[in-house]
Amino acid sequence: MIKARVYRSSQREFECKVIATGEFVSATAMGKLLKGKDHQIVVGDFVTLEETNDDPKYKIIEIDKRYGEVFRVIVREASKKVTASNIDLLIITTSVSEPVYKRGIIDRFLVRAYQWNIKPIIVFNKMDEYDPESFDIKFERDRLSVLGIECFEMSALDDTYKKKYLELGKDELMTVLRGKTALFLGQSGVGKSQIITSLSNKKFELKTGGVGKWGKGTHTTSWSEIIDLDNFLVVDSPGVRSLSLEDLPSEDFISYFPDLVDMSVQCKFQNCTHMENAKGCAFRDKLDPDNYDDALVLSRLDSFIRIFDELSQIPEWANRITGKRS
Ligand SMILES: Nc1nc2c(ncn2[C@@H]2O[C@H](COP(=O)(O)OP(=O)(O)OP(=O)(O)O)[C@@H](O)[C@H]2O)c(=O)[nH]1
Ligand SMILES: [Mg+2]
Ligand SMILES: [Zn+2]
Repeated sequence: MIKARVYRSSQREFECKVIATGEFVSATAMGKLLKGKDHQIVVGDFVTLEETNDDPKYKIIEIDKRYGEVFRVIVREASKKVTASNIDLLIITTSVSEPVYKRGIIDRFLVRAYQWNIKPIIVFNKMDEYDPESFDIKFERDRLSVLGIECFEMSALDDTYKKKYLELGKDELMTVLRGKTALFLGQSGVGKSQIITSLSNKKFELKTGGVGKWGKGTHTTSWSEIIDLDNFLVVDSPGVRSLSLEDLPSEDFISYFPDLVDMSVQCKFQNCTHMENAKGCAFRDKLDPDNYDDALVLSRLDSFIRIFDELSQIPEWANRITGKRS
């Protein structure tokens, strides 16, 4: 029995690292392991290989039980599409210049982190281009520290850049990553591949792309792969093409905002919208937008309302007919 981990995958061939020797080998898979709805082999999987007389020489015969799965639910088929597995940490990456920083996008990725049950951290990248006039990075950090989420600031292009605004920088990020498998998430163009190059001290020069004239990235990374940095593994993944959370149920959606749950049960009406004019709303009655700490909570509530509103507008039947949710 040869134990290995899948580092890269194409349609039917998988590049695996043999645990015992560290050697990279190509492997195929057959039948259910390849086509099965719930069993497709993904990057990050721990697998068992068997030697064959064919080329490639190895065959994947079993996938180990997974933890830390990254997936979307395919409502239509009542199944989930897994894209990476055995992930310890999600590195939600944002740029502070171009593409412009958007708080709502972080909150959307955080919903996924809670859905997948994988610990998130936030990296503010392109700090060499940060303009304190554009937004208050301390406020952004503070609103996440309520959730116990750590925020790091760095510049992937300028290796001499030292943290200036937050308590944690690139050195601390390296420490947090030690021994872990981390997946980078973030819009195209925020610098995920560039950060990996920087964390590897330029040992790996990943292909990076520009930021187009609309301030959007150009989708340079086109597949997911594990990269073995000295003390940790990172998964580079294509920037999201769709930020939609349509595959999540709108019932009990607030549980994906764990910081808001306690107060939400104090609202007078069970179906409270928590909107500004909602009668008996605990958030509106108890929190003062001019108070710093209250404003942190209200900024999270604002994201919740927006996303919830979007989810509530999609009638279930429409998705089933058009298959839009997949
Ligand atoms: N000024 C500055 N530019 C950066 C920094 N990090 C990345 N960039 C630039 O931003 C552009 C996009 O970087 P990528 O690493 O390709 O972005 P990505 O997130 O991997 O994008 P996709 O692969 O498309 O998802 C490149 O031109 C990088 O050189 C940084 O810290 N500062
Ligand atoms: Mg990339
Ligand atoms: Zn309310």
